[in-house]
Amino acid sequence: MARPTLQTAPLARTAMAYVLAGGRGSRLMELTDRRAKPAVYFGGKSRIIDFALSNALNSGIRRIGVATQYQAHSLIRHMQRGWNFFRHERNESFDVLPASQRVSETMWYLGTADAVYQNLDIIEAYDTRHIIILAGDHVYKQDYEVMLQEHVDKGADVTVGCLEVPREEASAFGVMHVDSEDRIISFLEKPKDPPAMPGHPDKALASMGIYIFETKFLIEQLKRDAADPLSTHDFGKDIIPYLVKHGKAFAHHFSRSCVRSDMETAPYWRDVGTVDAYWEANIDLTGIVPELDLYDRDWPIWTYSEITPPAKFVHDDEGRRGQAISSLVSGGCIVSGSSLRRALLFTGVRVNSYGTLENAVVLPYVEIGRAAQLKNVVIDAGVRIPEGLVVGEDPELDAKRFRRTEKGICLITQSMIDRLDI
Ligand code: ADQ
Ligand code: ADP
Repeated sequence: MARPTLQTAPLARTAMAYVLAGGRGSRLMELTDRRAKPAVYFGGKSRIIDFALSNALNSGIRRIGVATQYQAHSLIRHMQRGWNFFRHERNESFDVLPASQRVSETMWYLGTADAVYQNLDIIEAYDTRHIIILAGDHVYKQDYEVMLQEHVDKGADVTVGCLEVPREEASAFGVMHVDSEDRIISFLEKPKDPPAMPGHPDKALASMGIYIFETKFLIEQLKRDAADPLSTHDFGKDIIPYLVKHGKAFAHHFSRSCVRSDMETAPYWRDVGTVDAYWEANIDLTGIVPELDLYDRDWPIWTYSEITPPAKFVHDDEGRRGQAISSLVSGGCIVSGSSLRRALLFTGVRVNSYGTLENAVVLPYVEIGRAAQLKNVVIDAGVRIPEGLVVGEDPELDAKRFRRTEKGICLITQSMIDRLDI
């Protein structure tokens, strides 16, 4: 068989991904006090950004730039540890781009388009045919090659990834209307009263914040936009609406390129933007057949993972069993004489004797003191839970001590523990 030439190689091999990873994600409350949303832990071993990066890698993309801004330290360290295997000699690149205030010393990035514009020289140096702009803060599995192919087949100026969402949730998104060819005929960024999809009064077609352009064309557009004094320099607010009016903007339906192990399962995409959504998406993984399949060896979620010994379950000194039902327990964890039900333990968690954990998302290196009873919780990394702490029984007390959500989930951080009067 002939070796593929550049003309016949997959489009992904001649494309770059530019991942926007600078947003705080303020609705995750104290979980994003010290780290940007893309750096938040997810699913037992990963961080949220690993999904977009793994999608790019698994799709065949070998040139990746990541734009950081808010609280980038944790994110940068994660990428240095886990994503530094790209090799220049193989025509691969992985660049973490700091918000370098190139425009002026007092100005950071304005909108998301500005976060690309300020690194134009790096994008030009990559010299790829296509560029795919991604958000680093969503959990999903998608084959971008399929979307690139559709972009080329349609002769689009821009292709916007989209999915159907309940209309009442759509005001958090860019909402579009498309014609029978999927050309976008209207685009409203975060409308107060989102328009429904024709024939589906309860649904709206929402932008996933994923865009494909020919690189040359995007550079022209960013330069035009940068010179426009009325623009806020944002993809959703400025660039996409402009191209819907003046160019050829097409929608790409996520259901065509989402990666699922079984065609029966619905396309999985989560914003995990609130503590409730974050807790729920993690706890869902403890179900028998979760909607998100992390065990699919054809589409691995790459990450940095510390080298740890296997998880260990032991009796305590009085013979009580350390046990876990419907739970995920990562490496380096020790569960001694405690019971876990629907718990997700990240690396290096210690659960001491007499305790019970139920519906609990426990981030790395948490230490849980003896006889703690914790229900419906998210515990931040490194927290030391004192002996005998009870959470999930007394809503009023919980709300005074911790960040208690409307759904009754308690987010627990070390500074909340330090303030406790027990
Ligand atoms: P939002 O997600 O609200 O809407 P935004 O807050 O601008 O848009 O963030 C987009 C992405 O860029 C996020 O991944 C964020 O982390 C990152 N980001 C934000 N500011 C950044 C900066 N200055 N530097 C680097 N990265 C930055 C967008 C679209 C909507 C679409 C939703 C889908 O505007 O049309 O529906 O995404 O979630
Ligand atoms: P992030 O900055 O995203 O929270 P860190 O790796 O800094 O990630 O973890 C946060 C906390 O987890 C640290 O303050 C520390 O208490 C704990 N931690 C992380 N790694 C280890 C480790 N190898 N051993 C012990 N504790 C750790």
